[in-house]
Amino acid sequence: MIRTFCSAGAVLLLGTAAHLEAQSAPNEPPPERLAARGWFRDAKFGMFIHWGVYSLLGQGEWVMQNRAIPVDRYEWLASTFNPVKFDAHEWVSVAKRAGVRYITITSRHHDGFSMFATRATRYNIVDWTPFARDPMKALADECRRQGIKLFFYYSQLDWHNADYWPRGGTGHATGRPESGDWNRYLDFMDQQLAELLTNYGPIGGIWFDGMWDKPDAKWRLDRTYALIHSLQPAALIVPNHHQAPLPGEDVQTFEQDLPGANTAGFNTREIGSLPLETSLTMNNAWGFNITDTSWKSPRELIGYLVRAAGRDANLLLNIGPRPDGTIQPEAVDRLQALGDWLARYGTSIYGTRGGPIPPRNWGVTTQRGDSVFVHVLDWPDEVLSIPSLGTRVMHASMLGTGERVNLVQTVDGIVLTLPTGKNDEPDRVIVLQTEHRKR
Ligand code: H79
Repeated sequence: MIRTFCSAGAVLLLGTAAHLEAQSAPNEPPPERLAARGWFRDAKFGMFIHWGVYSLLGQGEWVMQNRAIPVDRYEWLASTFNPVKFDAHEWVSVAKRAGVRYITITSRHHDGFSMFATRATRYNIVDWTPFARDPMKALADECRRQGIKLFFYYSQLDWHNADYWPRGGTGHATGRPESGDWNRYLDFMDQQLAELLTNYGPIGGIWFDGMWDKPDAKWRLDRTYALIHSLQPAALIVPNHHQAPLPGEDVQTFEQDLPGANTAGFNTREIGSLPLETSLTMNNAWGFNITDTSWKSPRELIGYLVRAAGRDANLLLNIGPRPDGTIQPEAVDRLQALGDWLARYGTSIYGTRGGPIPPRNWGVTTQRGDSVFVHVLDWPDEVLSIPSLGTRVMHASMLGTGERVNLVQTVDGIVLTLPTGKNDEPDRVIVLQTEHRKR
């Protein structure tokens, strides 16, 4: 009987059923990755670093494309990269004072130059430059010492490697042969990713960028994501492909936009259930730009951090260090201002969730346990009406001074009277202590 049952047809049928079961139970990540996602949600503030050969020219990280620099000229430029003032301790200390919980740094940008020691190509900072050291290793070690997680930005787009073929939307003026082996390119990327996940201790994850250059190519994402997760099960995959999340990804990141907004023109408005992140420049450039002086003010930057938190998202705030390894004073000052602000108000940001009131023009709310933080960012008046929280507010006070805030509650909502003379502050934070809510 059993033998008949095990006919080839039945085995095939069983195989299909098992396959369907695997599909219907979406790949639940292992506990260590779920914990890492939880950590990421709580972290709220990261520092992005764009730094590479392009920094030498001071025209941003797209200079090779924008100025149509051929590969051989750019290779020469790369051979002069010598950031003698690079100091991992100094960089991580600046980050620490800013109150960031993680750093995401360009291990390889679209120019294809590896800023880390790799056996996959000689076109890397150790083998190609007089610097001859691995700054990613120094940063990884220093981050571990100072309790900051390190993520590696990794570009899937490559303007240097001939195997990045057929070309996508960019990289056409580089003088490369009009042929190449796409699968060899994917193997090259996997080899480098394996190095990044093996040689730097536990890392936060990989921040992918550039897939949008060839949206219809076979990127073998399943294989690459599985490789990453097999080497470090807790490493998060953060893809900047501007689309809704794909299987195997851990964070949904939005470039130059708060989640759901699309002022940049290329972000999806679809918000999934993964942890969220917004990446943002301090001026208009990612990589060092010597003429870009369009710095956002500390007040604006605090506003972004708070509005991101109110949408349950982290802010990944960028700096573009100079080619000698120093960080521009304008960036250091702004990071310090954010750190000073967080030292006073961080309890209303770190470890919170967005809501319960959806984002408004005047500001946002964040919450932790029975505390609701009302962040008043842009409201000229002392009196502010907000919708009901669905629970009774027991006490209201200003975060920082503890000053009592008068409030009138009805079933429809709450009217808050804020202390006078404070509406020029970047964020007036009111703590509402609510009645214990059943969850
Ligand atoms: O690393 C920084 C930038 O260099 C990189 N991402 C950040 C984090 C970046 N490259 N391009 N962009 C950001 C803007 C994207 C523009 C796009 Fe398009 C619009 C991608 C797809 C449509 C421009 C036009 C590039 C391809 C077609």
